[in-house]
Amino acid sequence: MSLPLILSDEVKSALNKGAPVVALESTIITHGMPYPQNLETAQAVEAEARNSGAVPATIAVLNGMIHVGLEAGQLQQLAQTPDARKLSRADLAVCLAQKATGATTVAATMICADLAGIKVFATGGIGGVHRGAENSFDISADLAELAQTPVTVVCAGAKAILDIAKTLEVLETGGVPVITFGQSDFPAFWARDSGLPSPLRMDDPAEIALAHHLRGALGLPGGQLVANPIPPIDEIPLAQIGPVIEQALAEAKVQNIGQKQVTPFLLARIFVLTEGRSLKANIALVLNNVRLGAKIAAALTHS
Ligand code: PSU
Ligand code: MN
Repeated sequence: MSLPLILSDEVKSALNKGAPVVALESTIITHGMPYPQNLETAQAVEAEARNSGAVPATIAVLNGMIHVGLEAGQLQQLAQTPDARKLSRADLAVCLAQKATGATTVAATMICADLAGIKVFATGGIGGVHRGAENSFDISADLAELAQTPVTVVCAGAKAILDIAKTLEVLETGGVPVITFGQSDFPAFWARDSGLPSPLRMDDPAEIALAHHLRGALGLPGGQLVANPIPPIDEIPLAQIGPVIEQALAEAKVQNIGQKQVTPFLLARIFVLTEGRSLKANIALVLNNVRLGAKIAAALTHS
């Protein structure tokens, strides 16, 4: 059976030449930011990848086909499809079978990037262990994906909407290297420090690329999680964002938000409660992650 997988011409030619390619997810577009900032951000992120010497490969499912690399019109259309499905490992094949349209989460983007032969993926935040998971059992499928699919994911750490300590524990159990870039504390998305030490630290993109290759050579399944702290000028310290997160979490509880809706609900509420400041920081950190992703992708093609 042939895979319903379409690589854009630009991505195909970059991969054939062995040129650096950075995968990008689409759930951040449909479920992570409001229109039109979602489209503007997606376009700016692609431009930043190119400026940094890598070909961007935004991944999404359009009418039952996995697209790796979207044309400008496809990106525009997806940004205005708020009812696109939110696809993780569990729903990818069903979406294809039903010829539906969906955005890929970190987990689904890793699966599709790996199918296309892309080794690096840059995004904002990953899913993780939600607070209260001891009762709700809400643990993102992103964590299990990192443990089994060989893609290096660059993020800005984990949001404090999650239980960051438990998220690090689950990653450790899954054998996922959690590497903070350039500092010893694990970052918390809007904030540079989560207050928790990072399990690993690396300061050189070439070494991160080498570690990616060595995991493969050792026969270890899974990828690497690279946590890249938000630039200092864009940071919202935990003391400021903390109370907003608490309020959003309390509202989610009262409204009985569950399953896939939890993360999008919290992101949307935090956006409103910070009057857009959270979004500005979010955009800055994604751009920062794409720059690092491009460096790792370039080093991967040499090492
Ligand atoms: N965290 C963010 N922004 C996001 C997401 C997470 O700060 O856009 C998205 C990513 O696509 C991630 C997904 O893979 O939410 C996780 O959803 P869940 O917690 O339902 O697994
Ligand atoms: Mn969940």
